Amino acid sequence: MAQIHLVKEDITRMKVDAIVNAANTSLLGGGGVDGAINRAAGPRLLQECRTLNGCKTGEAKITQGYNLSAKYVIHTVGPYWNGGKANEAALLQDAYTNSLMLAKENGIRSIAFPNISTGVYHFPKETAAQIAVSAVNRFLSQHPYDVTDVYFVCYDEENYLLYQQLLNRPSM
Ligand code: AR6
Repeated sequence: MAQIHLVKEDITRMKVDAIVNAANTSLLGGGGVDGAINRAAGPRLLQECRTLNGCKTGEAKITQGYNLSAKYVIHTVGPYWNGGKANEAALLQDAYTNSLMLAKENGIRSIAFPNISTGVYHFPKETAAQIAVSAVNRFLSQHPYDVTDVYFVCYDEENYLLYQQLLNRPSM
């Protein structure tokens, strides 16, 4: 049985096979978690990203992790929140599912997700957390023998509390 873990941490410190980057369609860097991952991985990450021709919203691409503890970075692009009528929910679900599919294809067993789209892209945090948890649960039930450990890595307290409730984890 695969396990879902909840942690409050800087994702660049995670010792997992792959960490997921909440990138933008250029894949050429940005602020937030993207900036932190690029700083921690070092300049070779951006060099490899330049060869990928960007990434569409909801899709995912993979690179090496370079100076990170994680062997790989899976770059996905969540939707910018535009009021909710621009297919944002489905695109956010796709970002999680396509990241997990790519993980499976690359033999990745442990993967850590940030709270995609809930920073600069302003997706409402509670809805985003519900979508994230249900997308991961659905993937794990459909692919039970591939990815074994999924980490939700919350950086801000608000997201951490929302995930604690959703995942029925005791508060500490
Ligand atoms: N570790 C884990 N989570 C983090 C970290 C970190 N080091 N730093 C921030 N977060 P955001 P988005 C959380 O804005 O909304 C970039 O410029 C943060 O608390 O990084 O998908 C890209 O290039 C928030 O909950 O990503 C895009 O242009 C979550 O990460 C754009 O931002 C996502 O916030 C993408 O926006």
